Amino acid sequence: QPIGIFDSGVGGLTVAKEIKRVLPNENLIYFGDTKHLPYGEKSKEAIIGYCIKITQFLLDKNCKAIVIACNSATANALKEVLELVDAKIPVIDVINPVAEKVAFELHNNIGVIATKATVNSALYRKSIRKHNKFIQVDELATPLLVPAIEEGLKNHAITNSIIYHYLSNKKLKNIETLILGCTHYPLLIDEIKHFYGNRVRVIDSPNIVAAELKMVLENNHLLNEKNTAPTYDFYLSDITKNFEKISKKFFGRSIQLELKVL
Ligand code: DGN
Repeated sequence: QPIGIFDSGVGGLTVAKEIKRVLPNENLIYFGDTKHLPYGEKSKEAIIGYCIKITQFLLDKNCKAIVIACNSATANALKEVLELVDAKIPVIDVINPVAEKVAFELHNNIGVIATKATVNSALYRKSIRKHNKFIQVDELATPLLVPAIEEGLKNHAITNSIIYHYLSNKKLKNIETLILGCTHYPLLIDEIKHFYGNRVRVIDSPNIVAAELKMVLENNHLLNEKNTAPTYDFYLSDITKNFEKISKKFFGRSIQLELKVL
């Protein structure tokens, strides 16, 4: 049985890649909702609608676990996804495991950069403060980063200017730790780390999410023990050149993309 992973576009690939590394025997199904990208600009109702359809698709594909590899989806539709899944299989999101980890490990000022849809929900702050109410959490919406990434503008002066513009914001002035609260952003982690030098610790969210998934699968006796070559299936609601280009470069193998309009 495969693990289902979904995002609005290429962002969830940062999580999928880490899952592939940590769980090399597992079959993966990736769904990128490219037709409705970017989720960060959509209403809560719209995001819930997309997530319900994708979750149903992954359940129909007989997935043994679902990873919501999108912060905007987690922040707006986690409750509805959990209701639909009805505890039949585990659901891992990208916010709660990260919030829990930083709340227990670090006691300082944390900054979060994310889409508008995620920042508006304040889920990072709520989730971190639930575990440790003394941590200062400052969230900043950084909506220009996803389009720059989806346009493949990594290593480009425009993207570096956008990063500079956002990270210089006074809201983030005193932070010691930065959470990349959007699964697209690890694609720019080098540029973000370069901006800060050693001053700020940048959290590796895909790593935390993959570790959480592994633990949950182990605890539920769901790990694939067989050592056969795993399958990686990619479905998109709209097959776009950008996804093709970035996914092949990033996932590191030739990817066969299938169209699945939901
Ligand atoms: N990758 C998504 C996230 O983590 O929020 C958002 C991308 C988008 O659709 N704007």
